[in-house]
Amino acid sequence: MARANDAVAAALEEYAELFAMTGGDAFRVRSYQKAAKAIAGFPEDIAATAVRSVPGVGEAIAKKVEEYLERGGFRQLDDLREKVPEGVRRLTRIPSLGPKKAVFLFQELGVDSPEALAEAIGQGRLRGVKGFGPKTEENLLKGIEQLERTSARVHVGVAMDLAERIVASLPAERIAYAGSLRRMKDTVGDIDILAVGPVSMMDDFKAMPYVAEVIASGEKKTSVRTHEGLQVDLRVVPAGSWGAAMQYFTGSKEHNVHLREIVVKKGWKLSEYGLFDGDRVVAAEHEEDVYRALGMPWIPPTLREDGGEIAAALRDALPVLVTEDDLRGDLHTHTDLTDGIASLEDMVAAAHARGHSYYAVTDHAPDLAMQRMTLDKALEQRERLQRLQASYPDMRLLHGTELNIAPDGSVDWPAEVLAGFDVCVASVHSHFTQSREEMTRRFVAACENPHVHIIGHPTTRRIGRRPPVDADWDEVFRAAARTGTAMEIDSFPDRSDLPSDLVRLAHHHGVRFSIDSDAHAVPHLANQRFGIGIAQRAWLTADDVINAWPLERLLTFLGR
Ligand code: DGT
Ligand code: CA
Ligand code: CA
Ligand code: ZN
Repeated sequence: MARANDAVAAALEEYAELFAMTGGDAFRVRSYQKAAKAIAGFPEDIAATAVRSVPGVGEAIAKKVEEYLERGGFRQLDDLREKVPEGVRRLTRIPSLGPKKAVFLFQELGVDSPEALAEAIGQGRLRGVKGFGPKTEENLLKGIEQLERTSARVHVGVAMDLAERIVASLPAERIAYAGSLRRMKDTVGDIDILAVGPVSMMDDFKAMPYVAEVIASGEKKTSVRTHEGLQVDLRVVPAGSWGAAMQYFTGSKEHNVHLREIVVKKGWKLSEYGLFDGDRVVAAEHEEDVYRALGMPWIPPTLREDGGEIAAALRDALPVLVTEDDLRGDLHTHTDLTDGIASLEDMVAAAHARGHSYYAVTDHAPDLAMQRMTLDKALEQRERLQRLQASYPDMRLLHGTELNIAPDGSVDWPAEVLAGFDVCVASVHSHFTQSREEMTRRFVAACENPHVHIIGHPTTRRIGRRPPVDADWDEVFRAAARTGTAMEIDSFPDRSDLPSDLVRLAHHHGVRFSIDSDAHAVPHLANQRFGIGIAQRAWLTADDVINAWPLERLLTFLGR
């Protein structure tokens, strides 16, 4: 049975919250909250009943619900969402701060987020403001810190690791992760797990060692917080609705909203329980059937961001995305000669076990002084690699280096030394705060160096630790396309660099990419899966990725 009840209830609740924040009459606020509860608990699908038959739902509310059912929103809600910025609503999640005070801070002091409030307190701007003594300030700062700890997004590596543990830990007939993780976003707000199985699974889940705190628990959904501070929602869904549930909870919200427009035009209904034409189930068990019934092929989750994928699917013009199977090698890896922890022999053996047909060793170059690299050491490593080659007739070993792009765009070694390497990756490892103009010139100069094949982790960001550098990326990508320099997709999950929006931009400029692990240890080699996620989110095909090419084509690209 299709149920729109929860979505309708959530919209009414949100409306009540915003209405209260903007000074709405308390009696009406309560009547919206009551109606939300009544609809959530109503046994029939609200989309298939006369809304007015729900106790506690009067004429005004019924109208809003009807509009919501038609288009996924209603005018008064849209208006209030515009009036109250998202950051102001986040203010109300600070434990000691109510809605009235939040709006007061916004209107009187321009404080429009928890971050802005912390700053205002730091600057003493709350001194002397009625109702905000030193004790209150202290509590607010504590609350903001708590909010930051619990609402921070984590990078995909942390989330994937946890999600795979959860999926393996529960006694389900069927279980999978959905949400932003299935879409392979580089950061994840919370983990959404769907399962088919006994209700007792909820108790098993709550007792798991990774659970730090149970936030909410019912028969259909349990939310917990893990010790990493990450929220996990487990939903038990009917076996017959598996496909519809996966479709709904994979999102993105924007993708689902767009899809629903097509559903509504057909006079159908789509929910987490299925695609319905009146009482007839059009599709429910298989996700693919939902898309097929709407006149399109199954859309890969990595594309579901409402970035043109629905139009492309309707024209049957989805790209054939690059997959992990397409990768034939890795062009950026380290050993214990510099800052890796595994030997050359161990890294090469592990790469071979992954089925690669070529593999580049690219330890750091001398200008990264900490690594104490010298030309002699590099040449010695080259000889060792050449001897090792005899043991791997079906995998070509490439000797490379990861150069440092100096502030002026030059790199560590003179041209004749560079020419001796099979692969040169060049990366920024210092002077991250140059001006946009300087940084742009720096990258363009590196691209123009005929010995540089790949720009490593271009933005240099570390998620949660270091922001990306500032550069005119259009200009950098034009230079890369013109000079035939590949941009790296560094798959290390806390780097995820380039990020997918910049990959998409570079792709438009005609740039090619190298999806590398940047491994510093054997297990890191498997991180290429995250780079594949980024590439897919940017609509890349195997032809766009130089390490998906056969060896001969790659060697031509490298000028070998
Ligand atoms: P996150 O957790 O911030 O990294 O991003 P998501 O995409 O995982 O978002 P989340 O966890 O809030 O919800 C999971 C999916 O459920 C979301 O991608 C789409 C679906 N969903 C949730 N709420 C709504 C909604 O109000 N409307 C629609 N159409 N879909 C929703
Ligand atoms: Ca999520
Ligand atoms: Ca969620
Ligand atoms: Zn590097």
